[in-house]
Amino acid sequence: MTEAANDTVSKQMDVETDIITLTRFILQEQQKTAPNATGELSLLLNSLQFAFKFIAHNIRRAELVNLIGVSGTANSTGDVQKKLDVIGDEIFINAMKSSNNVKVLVSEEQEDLIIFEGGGRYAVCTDPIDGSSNIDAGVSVGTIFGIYRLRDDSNGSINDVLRKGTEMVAAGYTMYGASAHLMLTTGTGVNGFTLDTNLGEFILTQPDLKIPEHRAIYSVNEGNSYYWPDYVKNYIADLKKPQDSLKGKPYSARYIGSMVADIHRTLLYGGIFSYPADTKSKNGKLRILYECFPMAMLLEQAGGRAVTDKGERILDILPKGIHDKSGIWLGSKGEVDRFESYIPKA
Ligand code: AHM
Ligand code: MG
Repeated sequence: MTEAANDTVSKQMDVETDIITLTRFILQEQQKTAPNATGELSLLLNSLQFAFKFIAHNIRRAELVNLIGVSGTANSTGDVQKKLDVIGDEIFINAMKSSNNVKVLVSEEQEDLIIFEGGGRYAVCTDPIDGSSNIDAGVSVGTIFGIYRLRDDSNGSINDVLRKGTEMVAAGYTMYGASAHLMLTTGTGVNGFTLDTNLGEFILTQPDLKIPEHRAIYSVNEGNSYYWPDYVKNYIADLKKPQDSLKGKPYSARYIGSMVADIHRTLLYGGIFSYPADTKSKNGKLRILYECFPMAMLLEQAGGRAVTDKGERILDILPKGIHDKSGIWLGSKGEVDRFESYIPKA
């Protein structure tokens, strides 16, 4: 059969025969943006996708093999770890170790950073299963990751990760729900992939994703509002008033309590997500290296913004410790701009 005839058959059968897998996408990107690159980052991204598939597989079968529940150990920030947290962490560590391209690993589940033997030139920061308190209820959870290239003179140390978010070379998350969705940026926009479990491949489903500039949705745990500073209370109270631009309707509240799922909705629909610092602890909840930075890079690359409670760019923070936290506001540019107008001038 000729190529044209083949084309007609696949159209009649409604089968797309020229799909872009993550592996194909990574190789194409490398040829386009860095034809002389060593390919190490591409290999690392391939090891990452194996970790995502393996974690997705374990989450899918969790109910059946009784992985749901508490493991009996505590993680670096004192939370009781879920069995899946432990398994996700182990899968991630093993995948990064065996990739031979990773020298330094920071995991939410490990108090100290891990330095691998061998000559890897990258540092990876991750929350292997974020939002795990939701797992028992079947709510989407996800793996968040940010990647730095080691400093030129480094053999792997904490200084490779105590750097501004602007220095990351790639970041993203994989959300595990009915299907697994990977949102990836290597600094040239955001691309979304969906795991086809039959093929065992992530397929490009949302090329060059852009976040809408405005959307009347806010996403925050209002149970904490007693401890919010007044300007945050005022901002949220104003969103609940009739909006002229919405013909008298107020903003909608949407809060899943799983950062990956809340950010996924925000990326696709627009709106604003926040976990502000409270006046009691004077700290946010979300960790800079493996929660705030990767999400901020994704949102910016999709045309949105990500700022601290004071309106400073998240990616400009210089973390002092690997588990440091920050207040965060991120989402549609127009919505973050509006929040910013409430911040008292210093
Ligand atoms: P975790 O890393 O221990 O899972 O905590 C992070 C999660 C985020 O996914 C989510 O945005 C936030 O905690 C929800 O916190 P809260 O229950 O206080 O609203
Ligand atoms: Mg977590």
